[in-house]
Amino acid sequence: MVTREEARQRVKRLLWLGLGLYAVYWLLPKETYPAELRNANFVVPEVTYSLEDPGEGSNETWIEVVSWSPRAFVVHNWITDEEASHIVEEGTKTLERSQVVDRKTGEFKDSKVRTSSGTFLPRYGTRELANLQERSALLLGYPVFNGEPTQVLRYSPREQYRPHYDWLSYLEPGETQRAVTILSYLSEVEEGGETNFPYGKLHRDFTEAHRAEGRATAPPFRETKCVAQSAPMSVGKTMRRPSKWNSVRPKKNSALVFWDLDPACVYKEVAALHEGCPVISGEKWSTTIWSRTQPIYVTRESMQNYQQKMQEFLPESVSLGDHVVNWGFTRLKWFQWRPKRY
Ligand SMILES: O=C(O)CCC(=O)C(=O)O
Repeated sequence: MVTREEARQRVKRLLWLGLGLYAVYWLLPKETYPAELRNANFVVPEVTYSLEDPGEGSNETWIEVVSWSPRAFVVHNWITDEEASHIVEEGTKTLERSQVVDRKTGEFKDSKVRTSSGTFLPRYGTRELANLQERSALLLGYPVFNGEPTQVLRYSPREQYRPHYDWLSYLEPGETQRAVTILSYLSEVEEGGETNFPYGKLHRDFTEAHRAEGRATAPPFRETKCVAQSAPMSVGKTMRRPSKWNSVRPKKNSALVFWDLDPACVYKEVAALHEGCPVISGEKWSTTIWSRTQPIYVTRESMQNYQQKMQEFLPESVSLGDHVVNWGFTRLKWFQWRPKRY
């Protein structure tokens, strides 16, 4: 027979135990990346890129600042001719009319805003695609699993993508936001097809360096109602007038990298509004990898697929070890990100 006093003691002990367990739970890190995800870039060795133009004819990879608002850079000689041809060839197999995401439902739909053709290729579908994902992750310092499947786009004359943001208005519960866009140009475009940041503020060095290209800073808007007709917008503390002069001219094998969110990945970067200007003549091919703020599509199957592909693509001298194999799935439980506001 338990006395009243004993029962009180038991309840008290239970309460303390509960409090202790909660304190331990509270102390556990909940939002950090498991180290295995952060370090899971295997295929390409880490590289440093020059910030100096190595000069005409060089195929050295180097980075040029386009603007600090939005944060945008051109990575010159980012991909090779072979990679560009491979991606175009793979993309051509499943190309269809591009669509946009419905803000309310998250469903894809046709729209006049976007008239190109496009497709998505699996992240680690081929050696070249996997390599591009790995390189992109290394460039950004993000885990490779943050990268979305690779998008391929083709613009024929008069086709365009009107001003838009890349961050997603509709997020599934638990889904994380796009942080960075890596847009690689796969072809030279005879005329038109610039990527324009209507509310951007291009770095003077960039505009000076590209003045000679003429249209690099002044795209022809002959065939479009351009955003220059819209209202001024406040960016930070200043009001900016939309401009069609903030353009980057597509250059084959280079990538335009820009941030869709602020440095802390909390706020949307309003100056990241951008448009693919209409192609006037020729054809424009591009490929895009969006990197999210957290890994996406991480399931047991996708991890196994990644591991299999990496083993297939890795040179024999490099050992994958059990880096990914032993990655306890239980860790994923601690990897439940809280929904965030963007
Ligand atoms: O093609 C371009 O220059 C822009 C493409 C783009 O904005 C996108 O794919 O989100």
